[in-house]
Amino acid sequence: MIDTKEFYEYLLDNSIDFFAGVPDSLLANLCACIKMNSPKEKNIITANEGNAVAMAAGYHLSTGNIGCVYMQNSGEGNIVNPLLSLVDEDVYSIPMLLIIGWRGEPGKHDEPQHIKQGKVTLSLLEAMGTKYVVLTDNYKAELQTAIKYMKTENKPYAIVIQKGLFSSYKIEIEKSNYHLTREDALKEIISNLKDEDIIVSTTGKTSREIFEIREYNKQGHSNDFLTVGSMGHTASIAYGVAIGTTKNVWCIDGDGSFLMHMGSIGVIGANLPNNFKYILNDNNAHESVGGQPTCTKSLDIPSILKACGFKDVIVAETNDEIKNAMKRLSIEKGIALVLHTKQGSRENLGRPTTTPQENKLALMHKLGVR
Ligand SMILES: Cc1ncc(C[n+]2csc(CCOP(=O)(O)OP(=O)(O)O)c2C)c(N)n1
Repeated sequence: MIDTKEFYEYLLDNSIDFFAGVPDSLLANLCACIKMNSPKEKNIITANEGNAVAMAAGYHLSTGNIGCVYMQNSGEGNIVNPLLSLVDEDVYSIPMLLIIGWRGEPGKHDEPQHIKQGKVTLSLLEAMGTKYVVLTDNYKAELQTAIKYMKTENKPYAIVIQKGLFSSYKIEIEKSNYHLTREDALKEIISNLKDEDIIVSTTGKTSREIFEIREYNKQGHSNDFLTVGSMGHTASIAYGVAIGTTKNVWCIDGDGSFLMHMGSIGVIGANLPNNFKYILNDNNAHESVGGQPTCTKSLDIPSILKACGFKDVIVAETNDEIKNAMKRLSIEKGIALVLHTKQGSRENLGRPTTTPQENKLALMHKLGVR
């Protein structure tokens, strides 16, 4: 195991002092350490991983220094374009250190959405010509090799992180004034749905909690599409479902997911179907992966949604406010609901016990697809 603070300080000693990325549960301790010790402008939690690569590239342009990008391997897809068309030696040739959490590592148990990504994590790097090392306790020597390579070749270098490599490091989570947890809010939402209503829910604990609430209510899971991977695409999936059915489709998004591909909301807003019902749970955090903040505290989310085509946006913080808002959303077109919830989830929160394909088939059956 690597002492997280020592690792971070070793990066600083080697002039790697600008960090950007999207947090990852496997890198939660490292992300917490970077967050707690870096000046605000030197650690940017980006909307998606591609943005982080671009920021690290920009930082190199103005300082000559090597920037550091942290990310889960799920974000490899998001970095392909800037790595190949900006950073690559055939284009601008820009060095940067990529720290990649290896979910779904072959031979280790993980959730379905991580299996394929875990299998191809290293081969994707190879296909892009990105040199890498799977980091070990001998990290100082491994980092020296990486730094020498980045400096002499002007190319990126990835260090791939296996589960449990970093020692525990606690993040201080800013207390909010909100009372409902996400799970309480989801219970309220579900209790106000009609039997035929469909849910498309976002990546992380939202979908896990919905699964457990449905189990508890003995309602089955056939009305729900639980987006286990594919972060940031929930609203687009829900849009696709909504245009193929007359049932109300309730998209339950998270602020991190919303930000990741925010442009999609503008496109959806410009083409709003009557039955597309958008609920954004804004807890100002990537709660599912350790509580790292998102930037939504400094954004006016209702105004953004209005500018994207929603004619009204209701903000709810209590059970009654959710109930009243849902009454309006269910009958009126183009109203969005923004929830303010506090951070936190149950220690014993489970994971879906049905497979993604069982989930898909049950939903399609419900929607009348034979
Ligand atoms: C492309 C990609 N990057 C990172 C992750 C890791 N990840 C899973 S859930 C999550 C946080 C989601 O935050 P938000 O949408 O705000 O929901 P919350 O967890 O706060 O309920 C992250 C970063 C991922 N699954 N996919």
